[in-house]
Amino acid sequence: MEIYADPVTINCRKVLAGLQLLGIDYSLVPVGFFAGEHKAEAYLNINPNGTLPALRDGELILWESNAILQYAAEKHNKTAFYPTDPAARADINRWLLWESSAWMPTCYLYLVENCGKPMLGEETDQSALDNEAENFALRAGILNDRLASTEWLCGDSPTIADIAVAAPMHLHAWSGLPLDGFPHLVRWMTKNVEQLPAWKATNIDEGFVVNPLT
Ligand SMILES: N[C@@H](CCC(=O)N[C@@H](CS)C(=O)NCC(=O)O)C(=O)O
Repeated sequence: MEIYADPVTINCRKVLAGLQLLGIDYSLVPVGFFAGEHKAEAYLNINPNGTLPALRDGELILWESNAILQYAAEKHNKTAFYPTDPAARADINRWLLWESSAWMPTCYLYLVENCGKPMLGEETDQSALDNEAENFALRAGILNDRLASTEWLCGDSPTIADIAVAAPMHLHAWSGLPLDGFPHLVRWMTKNVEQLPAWKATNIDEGFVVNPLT
């Protein structure tokens, strides 16, 4: 299994941490995000979207980070992390879809404004952050409510949903995610997800250099 990725990005870290949680071996094919290698023809032949990550497994080429985690877990029968019971699986699938459509976009705005722009010497747009605050609070509140009654997002042990939903928060201190008032979400992120060996092994530190792969 080959993973085309730059570990600094949210969705790449998601897949690398997820595969480590699942205990599945992979080889990393580095594609430099800040060097723009994901827009070069060689990579566009793998993923015409020009986004990271992508997987190659024999004849199969697959993009969409959550689809990669679902495929890997299913192929290797990792039912502890992606149960086959229809209701349990539907619950996980729901969080994967929600992450991609609702959670990632709101977290991403903070990453761009508070990390990406300063790194590139651009000014943070405070009005963009102010305008997003209500939407972020709505989504964070949904997670906080859920995590008030469960240890992990989908029960008593981690699943691929935890990794997927944590990924957009991976640099939460640096990106300044406004997490005050969401104690269950903070507890889950700092005491659960961030303590997983798979998460620690894929850690990206604050202030990484702009072009880490070259
Ligand atoms: N829904 C896709 C999103 C992929 C995505 O947007 N990846 C980012 C890195 S986290 C990227 O490559 N962005 C480059 C671009 O949008 O041009 C997934 O989950 O794989």
